[in-house]
Amino acid sequence: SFLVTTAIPDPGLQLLSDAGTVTVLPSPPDYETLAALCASGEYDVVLTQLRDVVDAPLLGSARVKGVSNFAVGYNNIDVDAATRHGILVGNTPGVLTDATADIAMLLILGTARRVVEADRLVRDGEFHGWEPELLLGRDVSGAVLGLAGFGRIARATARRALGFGMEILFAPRPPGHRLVSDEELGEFAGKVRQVFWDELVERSDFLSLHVPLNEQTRHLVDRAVLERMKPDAILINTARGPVVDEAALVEALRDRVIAGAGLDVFEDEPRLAPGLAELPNTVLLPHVGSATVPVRSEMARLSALNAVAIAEGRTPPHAVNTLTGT
Ligand code: 8YV
Repeated sequence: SFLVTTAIPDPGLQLLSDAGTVTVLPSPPDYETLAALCASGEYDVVLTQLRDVVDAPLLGSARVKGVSNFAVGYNNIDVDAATRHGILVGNTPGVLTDATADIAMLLILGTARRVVEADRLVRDGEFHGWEPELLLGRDVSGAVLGLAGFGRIARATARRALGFGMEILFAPRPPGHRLVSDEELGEFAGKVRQVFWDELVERSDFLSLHVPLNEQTRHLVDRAVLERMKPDAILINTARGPVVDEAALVEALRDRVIAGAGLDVFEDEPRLAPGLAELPNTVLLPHVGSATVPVRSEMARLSALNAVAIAEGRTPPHAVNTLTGT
């Protein structure tokens, strides 16, 4: 039987109900409610989303076989604790790569060409006719795009940015600096350049974050990093909010330490750091990287397939951990 914390689109619920009984909670549960439900012994698998905190104490008392996250990111789940307790974890990689890269590109273009300011000006009745210097932005072509991380979404963003004539640098998974071999670069060999994190920070006109959130990447972009960026640089975040020290970002934007930011994620969603919403040089989106109808359906399908496999004692198609030897 399956516990679904937040209703997922079809075909997810259908796949689950074909395989067992399904309980969909009417609203996202608070921590205590989720912990109690997981400990009740009534459910084989719990389907979670990024707002569900599945930490070590919850997993310690849980009597479930698995946690299937309706997301590619799984920073809301303590995977090591899950493994220790013999609980499988699944996620939904691949299906949201292009949609999220589209949002990264949208934020690059939107910040470069000041789309929010422009839209507001028109709606406010402030468009009084064409002017030679109205809302001048900057060119994306020829600009340096720095990618922090070089996984699926970073590569899909690189593919788009190459089409826009950008010069592309990347640093693999800072601050680990595991170098990517020419062979691993595949289609990007000769088209993108690998640099160390410091050079990425210092040379990027647009610095776009594509790293998972974990203890190594929390506040990866802090005040010191912001100060090393170019004064006309723009920060793009479609990954996870806490990768950026948001209070430091607000100060940096206010003091013109950097020129702008395009953010789809925030440090303490749905709250924004004080002052962020008032800054004109930002484009702010409500975590919609994967928000298209087909992508959310595919995410639902994958998370249901993971859940059903776990419930039936099979290996989930997209497992984050393995229990071999535990
Ligand atoms: C989800 C995401 O919408 O997949 C992820 O990691 O951030 C988004 O696609 C969100 O996490 C829902 O759980």
